Amino acid sequence: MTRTMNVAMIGGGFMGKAHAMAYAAMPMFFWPAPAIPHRKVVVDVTDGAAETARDRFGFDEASSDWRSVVTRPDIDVVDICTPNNVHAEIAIAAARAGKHIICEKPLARTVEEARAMTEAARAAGIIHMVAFNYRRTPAVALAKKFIDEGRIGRILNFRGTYLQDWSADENGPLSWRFQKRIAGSGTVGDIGTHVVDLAHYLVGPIAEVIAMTKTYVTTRPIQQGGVDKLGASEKSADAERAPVDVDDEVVSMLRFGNGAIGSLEATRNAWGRNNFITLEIHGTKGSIHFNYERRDELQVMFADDPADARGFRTIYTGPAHPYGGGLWPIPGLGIGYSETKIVECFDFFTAIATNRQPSPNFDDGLLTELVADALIRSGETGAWEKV
Ligand code: SOE
Repeated sequence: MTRTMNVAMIGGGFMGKAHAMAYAAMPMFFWPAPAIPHRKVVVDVTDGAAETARDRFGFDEASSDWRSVVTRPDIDVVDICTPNNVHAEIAIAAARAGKHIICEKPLARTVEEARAMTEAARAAGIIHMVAFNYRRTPAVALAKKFIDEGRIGRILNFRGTYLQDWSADENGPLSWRFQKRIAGSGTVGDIGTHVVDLAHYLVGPIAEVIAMTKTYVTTRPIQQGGVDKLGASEKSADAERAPVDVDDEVVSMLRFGNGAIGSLEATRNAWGRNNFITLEIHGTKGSIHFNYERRDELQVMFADDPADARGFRTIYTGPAHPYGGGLWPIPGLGIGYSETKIVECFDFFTAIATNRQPSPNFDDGLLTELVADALIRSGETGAWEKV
């Protein structure tokens, strides 16, 4: 019989919704499932918020005290879906209690926090994962397969972007994402790290960066209430304003350890770009292009195609591709954000069931944090910074 594992999810906001949905749906897609995640307890900042999350997301219990929950003997997995400022404290406590951990990205606010989390996880011998979900898009996993098979040869360069506009309006509220004390950094940590994770996954470790960082929107209306609405509502030109002390834009050149070069751009100011994650990778034998806004598709060009047929071709991911056996039976039915989270959940519970660390785990999250730190340092010094 498939083993059931009790999950304590800390944080019942946007990410809590995504994770709770994945717990419910994962065994429906991937069967036999590596384990059945049981939504045991959800924790939020107040009893009321936790009870709402319990009822909405299908948990048995609600609590506003994560400390007592993460040490409970009946909890197998701790899932951290909170703002960044409490990732380290919760993860370290959960690791010491011997719980497997999945933590939302970025792993932490700083390298020091990420290192402490990684050391605690290693010492405890638990399974750990960072929720960089975009590498779980089947088209991205297919790109990885082509690269690993040598289909585009040796990688020469990587271009990665993550462009958004949910906060391009300067009258969008000052949520925690604009406060260094809570978020650690702005665009660099929130979305730039997704690109770093994809670059590490597809190309290899980044060794050195030179970056420009900017904060165009320097103040925002003080937000009423703590809920993160991602700027979508409560815009107000009249409200009292407070400073934004994190970046909202980063542009960087990259040097990879294996000799490849590349670029990374991430911005919160790109009107018209919603979740515009693009990757273009050129190798000695071909190229790969991906755009998350068309996430069913991978564009590939193989230089050894006959000269009269050379060009980018579009592959619609489906059953023949990574994770295809579990997802939908016909290409083009539609891969979404939910599917990336369902696949992430499948990989995490597979790692637990097989007692093998998944990727990205906390070690990978720490590496990404080191790159984020180098990007921020370089934004200040204007010099190449080693990772
Ligand atoms: C906001 O920029 C955000 O919610 C990120 O925090 C997520 O990681 C990204 O997937 C969607 O946008």
